[in-house]
Amino acid sequence: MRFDTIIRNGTVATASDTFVCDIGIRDGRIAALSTGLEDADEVIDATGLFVLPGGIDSHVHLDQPSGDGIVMADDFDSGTRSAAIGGNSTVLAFCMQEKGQTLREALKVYHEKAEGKCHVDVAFHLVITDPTPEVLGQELPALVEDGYTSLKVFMTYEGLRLRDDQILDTLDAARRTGALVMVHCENEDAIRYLIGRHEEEGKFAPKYHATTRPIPAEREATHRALSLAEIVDVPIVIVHVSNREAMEEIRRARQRGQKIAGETCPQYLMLTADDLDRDALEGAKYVCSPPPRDKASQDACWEGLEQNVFDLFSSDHCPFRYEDVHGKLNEKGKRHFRWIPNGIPGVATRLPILFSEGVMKGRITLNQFVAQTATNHAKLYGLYPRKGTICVGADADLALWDPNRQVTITNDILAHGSDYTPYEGVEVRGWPVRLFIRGNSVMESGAMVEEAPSGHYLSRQRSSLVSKPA
Ligand code: DUC
Ligand code: ZN
Ligand code: ZN
Repeated sequence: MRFDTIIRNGTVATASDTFVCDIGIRDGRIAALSTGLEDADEVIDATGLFVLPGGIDSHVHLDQPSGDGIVMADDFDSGTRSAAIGGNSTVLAFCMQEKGQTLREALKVYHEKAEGKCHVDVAFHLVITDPTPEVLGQELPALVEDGYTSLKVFMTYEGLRLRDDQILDTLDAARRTGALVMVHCENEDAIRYLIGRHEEEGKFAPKYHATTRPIPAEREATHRALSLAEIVDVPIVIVHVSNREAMEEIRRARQRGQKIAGETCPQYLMLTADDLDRDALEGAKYVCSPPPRDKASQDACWEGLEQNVFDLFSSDHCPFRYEDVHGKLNEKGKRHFRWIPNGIPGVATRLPILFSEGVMKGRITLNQFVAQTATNHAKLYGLYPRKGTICVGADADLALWDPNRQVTITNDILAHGSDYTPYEGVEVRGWPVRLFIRGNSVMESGAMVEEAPSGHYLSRQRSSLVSKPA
């Protein structure tokens, strides 16, 4: 067979195996895995490199409205470019329903935002903020059939949060339709109470973002979300887990027999609440929710990855500029932590951080890395086996990694719209040096090489966690 491209002699890793072989690519798909492949338009020597499935980042915020004068630092152009620079071939972004808006209207807005701008393949999770009987009973079933098979609900943030009865209704709709529900677990009432107390005491600095969103607020909401899912008998994903207590809730629910998934993120391995207490207002750069905790929590999150309590390692990329009146240092945010927009950039740094700190330091295996950064995302969000693995017939989404490339992370190499990275100066070993998406070379040595943005929208199957409704 003649191939378009052969990637020769790389060390190929999947979620289960590691082996040296050639990969033959034809018409955007993997057509052969073998040794001694010949006959191609282009042959790439990958000797000494790892050939991994392109990263799938299933938790990315792009071009979302973020309240009064606040502007997210990445649209679909810059955000997906940054994703590619960091070795990702697919991102799952959020489509946020405004109150009173139908889900179809929201999707139209986000498809327009993304159209023609994406440098990697993209799919959407729905965010349900207004779970009316029409939304849950009529729109959602049709949208799940149309390939929008996951949704997120919030237990915090005024304007976004759902009450328990609304969460139950949403979970029940998910059970009936076969959608997978992601839950942001923090107790809004407890946070409001603590913000009130902080205000009485004149505590307004960025570091108080962390003390008003303490571990019990996350633990309680995690327990409640899991209990509600148990009552409804539906799988859920607990996203962005920051600490041991929330993680142990996941472990216990699994032991009870619940079908659930857990996610953690780089910020919970690399940052602590002390970062929010940096000089002057610099702490604003690290404000995200749930907030980073302490060293023991970092260790717990590592344990959760090592022991596969967490299925997913995602960025929760939610970027704002720092020195910008439309970003972290907006007028109100400078005076009170509660107006600092929540979120940090991280779509480009997710994979190098886990590769370096996890694989190279022996905390997780290369196969776990592939599972937690690509394969499990594809399975849980209905893209497998087209995405997330290396097998004949799959899309040729391949990242070539140089395990010996040492890089000092600096903001200028990440190609995102934010004016900072929380990981400035962090040294990593291992870097994605080339990326193919559907067989096209899109990134080489840290630069985009595609002629034009060529990312596709991906319609999805139901999650591997969900049993198909009757
Ligand atoms: N939740 C997220 O999932 N991302 C950023 C901010 C937030 O609160
Ligand atoms: Zn969230
Ligand atoms: Zn998020």
